[in-house]
Amino acid sequence: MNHVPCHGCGGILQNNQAEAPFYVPMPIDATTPQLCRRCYRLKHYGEVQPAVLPAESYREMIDGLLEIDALMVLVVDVFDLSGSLVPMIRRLLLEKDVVVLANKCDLLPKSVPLNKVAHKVMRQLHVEGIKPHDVIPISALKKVQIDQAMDTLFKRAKGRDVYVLGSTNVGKSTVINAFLAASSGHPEHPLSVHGSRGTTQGFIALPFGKATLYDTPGLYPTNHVAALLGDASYAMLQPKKEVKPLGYQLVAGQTLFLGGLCRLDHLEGQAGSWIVYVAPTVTVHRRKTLDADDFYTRHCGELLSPPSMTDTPFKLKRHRFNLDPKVKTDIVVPGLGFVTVRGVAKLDVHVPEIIAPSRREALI
Ligand SMILES: Nc1nc2c(ncn2[C@@H]2O[C@H](COP(=O)(O)OP(=O)(O)OP(=O)(O)O)[C@@H](O)[C@H]2O)c(=O)[nH]1
Ligand SMILES: [Mg+2]
Repeated sequence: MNHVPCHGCGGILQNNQAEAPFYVPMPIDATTPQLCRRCYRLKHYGEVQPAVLPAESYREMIDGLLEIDALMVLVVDVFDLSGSLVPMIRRLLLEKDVVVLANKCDLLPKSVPLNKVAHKVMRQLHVEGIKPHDVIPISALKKVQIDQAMDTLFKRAKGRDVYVLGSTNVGKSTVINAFLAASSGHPEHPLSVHGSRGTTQGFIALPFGKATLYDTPGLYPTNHVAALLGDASYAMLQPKKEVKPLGYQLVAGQTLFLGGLCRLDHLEGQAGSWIVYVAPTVTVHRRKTLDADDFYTRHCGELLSPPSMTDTPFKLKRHRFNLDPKVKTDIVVPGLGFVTVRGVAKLDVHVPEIIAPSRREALI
């Protein structure tokens, strides 16, 4: 029995069962990096086969880190901060030295200074009970602040191993590939990355000075819209480049739909300003609240998309928010995006039952 991990995804390689995960059609060789069939197809043909790590395996993996003296690097998606925080790793983070990399900064408007992003993310994490030494805004894709992130990791690790953690799709493997590229030019064996869920399947050890840096698999928080959607609809939620804010002036009695996944009713207040931050593939519609139920029933999955007609149907649940109209506040829907409102005293947010919308001090 061997325990050689796939270099792309970290799953333990096997060459007995062609249909089982992590298959290699050749002898397994611990001395050279090898890719399992799934990673090979991902790398050469861009094909993805879904792979979801069971929550129990993830818990075991995280529990295994509790006794280890190492630096924990939490990667979050700055565009989906609340959707990036997996409750299962909270206990681990409470007990360890933590550095946070706020990835995908390229999705935020360029006018937002990175130090402001760092400050806001730090405050939000404190609200969540996570107290990192540093929050470093980065873009692994656009190679923004990669050297600064590496320097901080070396400084905080103090010769210890480093574990890169976070929910699936926040960009952990892309961040590590950016580190490899910054240190060696072109990484000879980059880690597998993809916009689908569950790309990394096990620990992948890489040299980090005299210590080791580990890529790890990710999970979704259970209250994430992604849990409701098939791959095609899920892909529509992920912005590929800077998100352009969509501004609306809404009076009380009007409703905004964000695809068929969220409905916001302006109940009380002035003609408030509503600025929507979602992927451009999410359709946004304004209606009278009086017509909203009927409009939703007729158009969810078509005009209001995602979801699509092939996704499993779900019901919306109403959540009421009382706000201070003078303060700019974000209404956040994990996995979908956020809406910055001002001038609104009371609103209803309707989202699928598994989702918990929240409010926060405006990020932008
Ligand atoms: N816009 C943007 N996209 C990014 C960035 N970093 C990663 N991505 C994209 O995010 C998606 C997920 O990246 P991965 O590196 O596979 O994410 P992961 O956290 O390793 O995911 P798992 O292995 O499933 O846990 C890919 O489509 C990446 O191209 C970034 O800085 N900006
Ligand atoms: Mg990964």
